[in-house]
Amino acid sequence: MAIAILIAALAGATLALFFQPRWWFPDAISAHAKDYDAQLLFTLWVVGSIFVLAQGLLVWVIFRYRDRGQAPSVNCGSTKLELLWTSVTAMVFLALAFAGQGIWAGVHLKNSDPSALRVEVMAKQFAWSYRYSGADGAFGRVDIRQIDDAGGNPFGIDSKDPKGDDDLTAPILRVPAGRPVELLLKSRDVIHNFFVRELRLKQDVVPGMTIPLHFTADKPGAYEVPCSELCGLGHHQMRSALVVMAPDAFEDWLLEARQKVVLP
Ligand SMILES: [Cu+2]
Repeated sequence: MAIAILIAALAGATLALFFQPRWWFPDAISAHAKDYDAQLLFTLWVVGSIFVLAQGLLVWVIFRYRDRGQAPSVNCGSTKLELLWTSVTAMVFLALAFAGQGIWAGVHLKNSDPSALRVEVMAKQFAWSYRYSGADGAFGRVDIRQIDDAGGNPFGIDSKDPKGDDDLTAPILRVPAGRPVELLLKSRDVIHNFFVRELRLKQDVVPGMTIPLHFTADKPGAYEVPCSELCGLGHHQMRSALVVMAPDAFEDWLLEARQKVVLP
């Protein structure tokens, strides 16, 4: 009886948490983030309804066939029924997985929009840096021998390549609202992870690879970018911010920041 009360209390608390709006996910600030949320909510409703129905049926069976002094009867089960509910369950799970897979593929397998703003992201123990190209739209060559964090050149922009003269490096990722953005994720040392809760995006950043990641944020605001892969003793300090700005404000910022670019 005590276990039944405990299970009922746990189920009640879970339901209460599900229906209250306060402790749920943070805002979803992109179309696919909203798709992910809708898919998760749909999955919760489907499996939650099946759970409630199955538990209700169990309660009914316990009550209906309780001991009333009748003679015991033997039931050897039904293979047909077993096959039926196992295959129905498998189909429900596969259908839900396929629906979710579509959203995932749209984020990770589809190419980004050709008009996307391209920003290079460099992860290192224990900081994030972002690089914007200059007005020429091209990133300058990099040379690892020229990496100089103290001198403001965490990417190692090659001073001999004129294309890199106007490249802008920043510690905070600023993007315009409503415009597609393509990040090119790189790491200088170990595996890190780029994570923005509000974008529902989480991507490993692997040394030796350039991993593209695209999104279109539609809600101006400041959002945390914590490193989400344990990457060393200072991992807990490795955080930066994503600032989504109104398009005009972003253009103003970019113009002003480009004017301040100092050659490494
Ligand atoms: Cu890290």
